[in-house]
Amino acid sequence: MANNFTRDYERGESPFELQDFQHSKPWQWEEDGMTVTRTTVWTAPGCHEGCGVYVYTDKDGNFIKVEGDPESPFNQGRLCPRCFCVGDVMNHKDRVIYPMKRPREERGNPDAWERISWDKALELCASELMRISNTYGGETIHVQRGTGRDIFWQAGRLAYSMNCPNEYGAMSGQSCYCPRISMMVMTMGGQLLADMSAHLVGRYDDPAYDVPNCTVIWGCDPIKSNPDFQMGHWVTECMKRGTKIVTVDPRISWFAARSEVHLALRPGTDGALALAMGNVMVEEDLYDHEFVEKWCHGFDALCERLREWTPERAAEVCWVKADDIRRAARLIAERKPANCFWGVAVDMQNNGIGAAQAIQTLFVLTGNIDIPGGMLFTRPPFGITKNMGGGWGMSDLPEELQQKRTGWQEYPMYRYGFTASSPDIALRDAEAGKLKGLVIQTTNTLTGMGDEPLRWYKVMKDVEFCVGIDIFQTPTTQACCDVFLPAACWPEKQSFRASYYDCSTINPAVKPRGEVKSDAEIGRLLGKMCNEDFWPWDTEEEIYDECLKDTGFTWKQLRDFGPAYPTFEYRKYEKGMMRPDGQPGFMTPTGKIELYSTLLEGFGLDPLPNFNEPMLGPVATPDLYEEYPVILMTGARSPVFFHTEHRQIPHLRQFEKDPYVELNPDFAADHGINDGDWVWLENPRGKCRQRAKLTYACDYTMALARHGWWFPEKEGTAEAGEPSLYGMWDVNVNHLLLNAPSKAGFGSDIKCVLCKVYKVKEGEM
Ligand SMILES: Nc1nc2c(c(=O)[nH]1)N[C@H]1C(S)=C(S)[C@@H](COP(=O)(O)OP(=O)(O)OC[C@H]3O[C@@H](n4cnc5c(=O)[nH]c(N)nc54)[C@H](O)[C@@H]3O)O[C@H]1N2
Ligand SMILES: Nc1nc2c(c(=O)[nH]1)N[C@H]1C(S)=C(S)[C@@H](COP(=O)(O)OP(=O)(O)OC[C@H]3O[C@@H](n4cnc5c(=O)[nH]c(N)nc54)[C@H](O)[C@@H]3O)O[C@H]1N2
Ligand code: SF4
Ligand SMILES: [Mo]
Repeated sequence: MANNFTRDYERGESPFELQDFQHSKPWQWEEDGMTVTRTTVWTAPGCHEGCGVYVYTDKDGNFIKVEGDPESPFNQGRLCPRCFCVGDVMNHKDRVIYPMKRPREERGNPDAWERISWDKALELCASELMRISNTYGGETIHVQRGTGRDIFWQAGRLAYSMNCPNEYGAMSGQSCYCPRISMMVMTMGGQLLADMSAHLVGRYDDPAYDVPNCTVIWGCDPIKSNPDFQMGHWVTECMKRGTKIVTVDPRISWFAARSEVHLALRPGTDGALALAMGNVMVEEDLYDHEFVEKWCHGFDALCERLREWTPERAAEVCWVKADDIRRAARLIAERKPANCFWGVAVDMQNNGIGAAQAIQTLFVLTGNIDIPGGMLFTRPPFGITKNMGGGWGMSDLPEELQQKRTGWQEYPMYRYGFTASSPDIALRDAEAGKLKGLVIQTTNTLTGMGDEPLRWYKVMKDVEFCVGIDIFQTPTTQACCDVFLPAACWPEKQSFRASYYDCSTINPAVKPRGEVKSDAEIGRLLGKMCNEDFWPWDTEEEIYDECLKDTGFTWKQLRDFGPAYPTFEYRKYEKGMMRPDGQPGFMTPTGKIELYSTLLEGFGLDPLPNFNEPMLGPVATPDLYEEYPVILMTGARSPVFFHTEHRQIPHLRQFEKDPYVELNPDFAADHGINDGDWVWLENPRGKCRQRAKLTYACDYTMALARHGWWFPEKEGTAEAGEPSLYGMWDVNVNHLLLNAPSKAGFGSDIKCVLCKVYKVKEGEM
């Protein structure tokens, strides 16, 4: 079956050789009367990255402070404000630190929770979930899981041990990274990231490295987001060494303001823009002939498609200048090596896979694949895949049950190497009465993840049993859960992380509060009660030893050693390192990079990069555009929050007190809106209110609203419960979105809808 294809690739040979780096410090030492623990950040609270840190504690194991680890090649001592505040999160008065239970009929009542023992809580969860699984079938349980962090494999494996194949984040079209990953894997046979030297311990000055001559920042704001194991400060380090920047972003972001070319396109038109850049590369003969001839399949078919997309045509579609498209394309082609930080805005459009395919094609045409400073094929360090991403144990489920994953029948791409289920089909099934049991682990579905949150609310609050696993009560757990299991924060737990570059341990540094447990331990205890075969281990450490089995390290040895970096090679496709058969080439059906995708063709989808209009917009719905004249982008990253998290931390909240929508000052003046006013954002799907923040970073025709807002300071008041749910409903921008992915099931219009903006009247809030 096709989905074994990528699994085989992931398992690929990994010679166990280390680069010349060993941390000079032991994992723990004493300093100035404090204990210092060298460790790795790996949630809770949220972040994808895993920076190296030193945690300082007193003699009783109480947290004092955290500092960036200056020896870590990954973050080189740097830390974000959120990590500096981890003590405020851990020791917050509202944190839930004991298992809690509430009668089903009291859902939504914050005063009805009662403390219970772990034994009772786990027994209740196991018996209820297994009753549901045995009565209605495992597929009627949904495990909702948030974005990737120290929970990906745990939630999946817990689901599988309940015979449940359905584990997903509730965002339409899997519109976070899946469109990009799927296109890279299907057409190139692996995942690529911009080479910012992160896999080399000598970093920017390592002799094997070339600093990129051009870095494209496409639909991404890495200064704030450090997304997907890619840090924003890596780009600024390269800029100091000569890297020129091209930015593709409707707004003037930090990088846009420092770019050679800024293409401020109309939201959701990325596919058209990239096709026109490809057109310039071919028409002006700027592409890498040798690379294309030797390593690519389908160039002629691609050229035919590109020919349709002249810069003039794209300029009209994207609202940019044709000459700027030419300048950007020439810069990428002429300033080799070039690479790309592409962000979630690429995924968050109905045309997500078309856009992703078109953008990656630019780096293929210019031969920037797997060369120093180009786009790199990542590999799991030492071949470790078990706890990277989800899916560890999925293949142990009977084939018939795997095929009950939501989306399996509807979207052939979901069968191809993706273990997650389709949230859109999950919602449809739930509305048809097929949702009976719910596990909500690491996600705040109603507040941030879920599009059309009222639809999700309706189905989630009526299930027969629901358990939440988090560090705080959230609007979602408060509305839906019968049991709450308290999770540990990263300084409190033992864990293990493998990035794209290295692997390292998370070492217990502080005394855990109350009775919190790590997600791995919760999974192990609860999963064992459901199906012992899935959880044969007696301790967490045994799980990590299992993950590390092929590396020669045990968890303890890795802890003592510090971050371990395997040796690394460029141009792996020339050396037979991309395919299990050891032949040169790529892990695709033709063995080449498929500019024309034979797999997409087989799935009945467009094999070539393409463009289609956002579902709501000036072109697709001109009538609606008259009434709703603002193009709305939703959800930009804030450096002080991770999605719905961190609102309860005063040191962070002081920077953003309320949700705000960026508006152009001239637009605001024309509509009688002042800076700081509450305004309604409304479209035919729904509305919400946010505060106006006036900035010329935003064009007159556009607005950018925040996502993930609630007011945790309402804890202890009636407003924590129904119907207010921490004041979340009114400010939730996801009311203006739809669960309506593309034909492939990937990508949905989240950053490109229409709305109107008007002032909230007195008495309306
Ligand atoms: N409109 C709009 N909506 C969006 C987006 C957007 O751009 N626009 N972005 C979307 C994207 S890309 C994503 S990925 C989603 C993210 O959506 P989520 O993943 O749901 O986001 P979070 O709010 O970070 O996490 C939810 C909960 O996980 C808990 N948590 C954090 N770490 C841990 C842990 O290790 N263990 C446990 N048990 N709990 C933990 C937190 O306390 C929090 O309550 O939001 C999406 N929503
Ligand atoms: N501090 C912090 N860091 C995070 C997160 C967080 O919540 N907080 N979330 C994490 C997660 S799960 C993710 S997915 C990543 C995402 O991180 P990024 O990819 O950086 O995502 P955003 O900040 O949502 O959007 C990036 C840019 O896209 C632009 N944009 C909006 N619409 C369009 C469009 O149609 N086309 C183009 N080209 N650009 C557009 C916006 O103006 C914005 O500047 O960040 C991760 N890192
Ligand atoms: S919050 Fe910032 S410092 Fe902390 S792990 Fe994430 S990227 Fe690193
Ligand atoms: Mo995400």
